[in-house]
Amino acid sequence: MALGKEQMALLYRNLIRADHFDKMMMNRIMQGKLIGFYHPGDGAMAAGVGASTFLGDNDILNPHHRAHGLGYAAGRGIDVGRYLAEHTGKVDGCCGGRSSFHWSFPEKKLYGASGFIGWHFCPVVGWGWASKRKGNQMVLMASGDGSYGQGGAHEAMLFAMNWKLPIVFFCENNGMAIHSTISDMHPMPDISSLAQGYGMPAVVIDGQDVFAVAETVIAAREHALAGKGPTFVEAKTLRLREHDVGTPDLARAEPRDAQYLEELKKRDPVVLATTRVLAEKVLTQKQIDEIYKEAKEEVAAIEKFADDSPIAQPSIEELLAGVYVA
Ligand SMILES: Cc1ncc(C[n+]2csc(CCOP(=O)(O)OP(=O)(O)O)c2C)c(N)n1
Ligand SMILES: [Mg+2]
Repeated sequence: MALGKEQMALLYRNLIRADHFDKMMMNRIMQGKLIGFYHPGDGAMAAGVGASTFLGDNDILNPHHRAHGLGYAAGRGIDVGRYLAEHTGKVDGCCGGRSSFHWSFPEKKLYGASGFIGWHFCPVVGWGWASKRKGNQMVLMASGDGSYGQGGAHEAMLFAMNWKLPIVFFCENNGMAIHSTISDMHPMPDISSLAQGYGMPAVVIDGQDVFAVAETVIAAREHALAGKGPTFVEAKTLRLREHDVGTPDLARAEPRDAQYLEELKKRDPVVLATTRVLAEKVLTQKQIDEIYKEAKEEVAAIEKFADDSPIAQPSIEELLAGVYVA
């Protein structure tokens, strides 16, 4: 299904916002104004924006950790002021300032990262089962190529397919997991080939093209809501910088090739989307300038909100209330 101009304009706006949010986080970690890590999303924000902008309010969203889910936050309409307050240990953080990049935003059914890559595969089957029983909702689970070596990935795909669960397995394949390259980790370049082994519909798309990602996820969502089961969407993307700020940018034990990284920059999703919205007269240059101005203003308001919020000092009782013991 081709996107309408309004949908394209919304995707473009969310992409520019997400890109500004990522740059805000980079600035802040360089200034020592973030708690914990930052895993830069530079040049790779289109996948999350495209995957999340047209989800339904009831849908469960599990974002990828790259850029700490900011592309998904932009698409989902998350209050990024509360997201930044979370990353700065403030009272108004979306998890009370206690989680840093393992944030969640339950009010919007966004359940976030954990320290364990691939932790989500089994819960996703449960969310998928609950969604099937309730109807009119599905699950979008995003993760990277690096998580598909986990045994849980295979259990989840098997159950999802057997029970026709309304799940989109959305893989951001940037060909890297810290210092390992995709060829170190997988015998085949397409992660989606694993899903085909379970008979699951699987597509490979350009994750740098925010419009292509959205079209694909809309179709996969309709497939899921029609009771036809899961789809595997593999968005080919890239990693322009180091895995996380402060870690050397290596492939195996060697610095990544500078010329290769320059080549990757030509696939910047903002450049690609801008060319297209202008060529197809979705937006004028004046409207684009306005979107940039609003994104800058939004970032300023987000930073002020987080900076003004008091430091979280939870009592022992409050801390224990957040601990689950099985
Ligand atoms: C179970 C487990 N193993 C290893 C790690 C260390 N680790 C953190 S991020 C990461 C790479 C993830 O790669 P990918 O899923 O492709 O996402 P990307 O960072 O490339 O976007 C690894 C191995 C971890 N957090 N959890
Ligand atoms: Mg990866």
